[in-house]
Amino acid sequence: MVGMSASAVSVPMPVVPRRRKSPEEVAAAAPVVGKKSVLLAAPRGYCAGVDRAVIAVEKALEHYGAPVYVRKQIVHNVHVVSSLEAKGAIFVEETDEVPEGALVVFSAHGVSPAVVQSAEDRHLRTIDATCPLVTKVHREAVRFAKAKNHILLIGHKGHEEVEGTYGEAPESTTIVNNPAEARTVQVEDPDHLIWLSQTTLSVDETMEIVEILRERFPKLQNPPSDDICYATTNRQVAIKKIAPQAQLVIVVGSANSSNSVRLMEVALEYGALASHRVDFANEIDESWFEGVATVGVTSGASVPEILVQDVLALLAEYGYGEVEEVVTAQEDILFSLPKELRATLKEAGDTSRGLGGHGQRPVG
Ligand code: 10G
Ligand code: SF4
Repeated sequence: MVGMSASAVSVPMPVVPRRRKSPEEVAAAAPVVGKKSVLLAAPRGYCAGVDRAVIAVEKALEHYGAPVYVRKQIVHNVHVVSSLEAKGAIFVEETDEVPEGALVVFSAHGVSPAVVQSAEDRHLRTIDATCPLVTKVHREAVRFAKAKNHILLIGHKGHEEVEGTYGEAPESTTIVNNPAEARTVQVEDPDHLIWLSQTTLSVDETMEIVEILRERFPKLQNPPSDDICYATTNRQVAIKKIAPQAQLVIVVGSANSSNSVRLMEVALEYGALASHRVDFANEIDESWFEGVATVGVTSGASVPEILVQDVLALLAEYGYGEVEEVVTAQEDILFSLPKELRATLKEAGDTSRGLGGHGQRPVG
């Protein structure tokens, strides 16, 4: 189980009211050519930034007691959020909903300086669970704006991460949502231009956007290192390997999880005949199995492994019990917990989960 926090799994699956066909009825409806099996992507599920953010909320609850306020969903997963709510976390949209002086955690997607300021103005105690790889992009935005560059920020308008990065240098940043916008975006000084990106985009689509931009603005500079993070890239590589062999790809992840939705799109681009996203196993529709011999399974970076195991158990009921894991990378990245929390844990002598849940090499 990759980086799953055991305490983030205490809420049972919601019941989806639907009459299920029996596995026999499904098999009779559409005969399957070939042996039924599952190709399970690895890496999948929790990345180091999600692991760190979820544990930060859990540790805050443990050491400071409920309620702990969290600005926005700590990560984009309904199961994680409801599990933390059950333990006393209160999720709010903005800091002005948090009582003066209370404790608030900033989500893994990051916040703009304006949000940090508003928390200060309200004398809130804060724990910043922004993923260090998002903070890296924020620093790039500040640095390049200071050096009088204009930033083309490739990403989805309205996504928290993009709002946070944009907020570092709004006067010097233009958001580019998609290839169509890359074809029409206007800049004042094409000689001082750099692109940065959201960390959870499709690698292929981002490169397509960069090519369009570079054709129009040949002096466009690249970021110093990739902004699309290792976890996003690795999960896309794994599903690209599986998709050509799968008639159906099931992605476990929430509807607002950018990286999970990208996995579905990538699966279709790379040859899967169909792809569906589910939060929970009981959302799987029997009709998806018609004529399907090979099912690909993966999960987004905010998804606890227990939800994938539930999907595998249901697939086994329908005859897809043989599971082959397709491993395209090993991940050993682990981030230390937010600094505001580290001091408290040290004082309390809490070493139970001092540096991430993987028991692996700490970085950052
Ligand atoms: O894929 P997005 O950005 O929507 O987030 P998520 O919470 O589903 O997955 C983890 C990724 C982040 C925290 C963004 S850096
Ligand atoms: Fe960090 Fe990447 Fe995970 Fe986002 S998806 S939290 S950038 S590791």
